Amino acid sequence: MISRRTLLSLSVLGGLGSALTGTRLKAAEVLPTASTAVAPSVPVRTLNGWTLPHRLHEGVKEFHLVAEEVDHEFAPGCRAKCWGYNGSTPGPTLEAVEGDRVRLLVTNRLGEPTSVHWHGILLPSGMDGVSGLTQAPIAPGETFVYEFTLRQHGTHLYHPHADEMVQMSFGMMGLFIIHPRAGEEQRIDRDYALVLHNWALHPGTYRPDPSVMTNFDLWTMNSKVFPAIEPLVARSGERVRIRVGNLSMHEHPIHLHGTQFLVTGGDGGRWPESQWRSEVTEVVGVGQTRDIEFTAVPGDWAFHCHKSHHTMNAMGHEVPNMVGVDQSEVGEEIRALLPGYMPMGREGMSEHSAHVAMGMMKGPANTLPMMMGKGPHGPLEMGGMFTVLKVRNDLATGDYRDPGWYQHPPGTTARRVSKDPNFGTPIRRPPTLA
Ligand SMILES: [Cu+2]
Repeated sequence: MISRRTLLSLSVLGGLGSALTGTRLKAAEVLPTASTAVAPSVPVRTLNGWTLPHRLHEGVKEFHLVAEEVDHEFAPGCRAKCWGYNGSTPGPTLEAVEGDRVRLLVTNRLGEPTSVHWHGILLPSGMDGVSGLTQAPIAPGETFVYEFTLRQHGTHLYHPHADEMVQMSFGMMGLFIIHPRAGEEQRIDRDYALVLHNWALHPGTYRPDPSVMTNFDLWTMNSKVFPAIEPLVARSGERVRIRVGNLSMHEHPIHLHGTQFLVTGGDGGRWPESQWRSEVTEVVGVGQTRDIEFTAVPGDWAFHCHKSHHTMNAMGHEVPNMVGVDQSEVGEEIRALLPGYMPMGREGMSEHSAHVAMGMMKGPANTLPMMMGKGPHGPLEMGGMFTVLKVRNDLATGDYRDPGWYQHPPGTTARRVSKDPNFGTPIRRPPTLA
């Protein structure tokens, strides 16, 4: 009796490839040589992305990447000419099993040379993809082939190592996931993967600016910003893994609400259980990957970078601080010069979100509001690296569809008890404290 899980594994870890080539594979050839006690890996779910099917040629798993310009949407209302692979940024996720022989064809359809570095993967030096150092650059129109045997497992990445600053700033990157040959002791029910990035897509423009070093406009998970990032979906009690890679210019403290997750691995593969750490925020450094795992508990739980500017969309960073400034008089004067000018920010920036919702804010073309997204209780006032983990009791195995908003059990939500600012008798800092 073949389970649905086994079928899913087969489809990504070999079956799909054999279907494409017409080569028939026995299950033993594509699945880890696992005892019944060891769970086979589930296919990885790349948020907003996809996994590149391979073709099997005499036991070698062949993947074909095409480096090219892509017309990419960060969220409805904001697109750009980006660079990626096979029509997307990030490029498709590559998935294979430890011990596999892989052949990676790379066709360059850009106007300049490129190469692909298999980030974190143990391989012969000449396959490492560093343009000029280990290989000639792949000129426009050319196709290069890389071939090696995977001798490890873990969450890895790929990206160019030629004009790297420009090519990565335009979105050329992807995930390379290698499953352990012997399966995993701890059964994983949902295996998510995403790569973090930053973009200098200045307001009103349509091409990322590669010269920017720190002051970015868009902070993305798999090249999407909230609210366009898909939710992470799970059934209560399922074991969930989220693999996070970072090819941006900043460190990102990735925070998950509602659970203490375990950090179980990363670039170095799955760590021994004695090294697992219980955390609620894990810093994913530049060029690093981290795997976090947890048992899903019901609810809608925020999952985001904890740098508050990284959960915003395009905004000026050198604007004067207007909090606490009464602009009512100066507003009139400015309106005479700039019709429609609206003084804002005296009480904070929350009203920006309300203005956006009311259609009062019209920013430059192709530019997302700084904060956006609407939940069942009002505006979320988020953007950038933010999405929601949605855990429900009644989901079918492998159902990744957005289940809508969480229906909280009666009596388990925060609620208003007063509208009087002088409500109650709060204990204040004693006046005797200097
Ligand atoms: Cu961040």
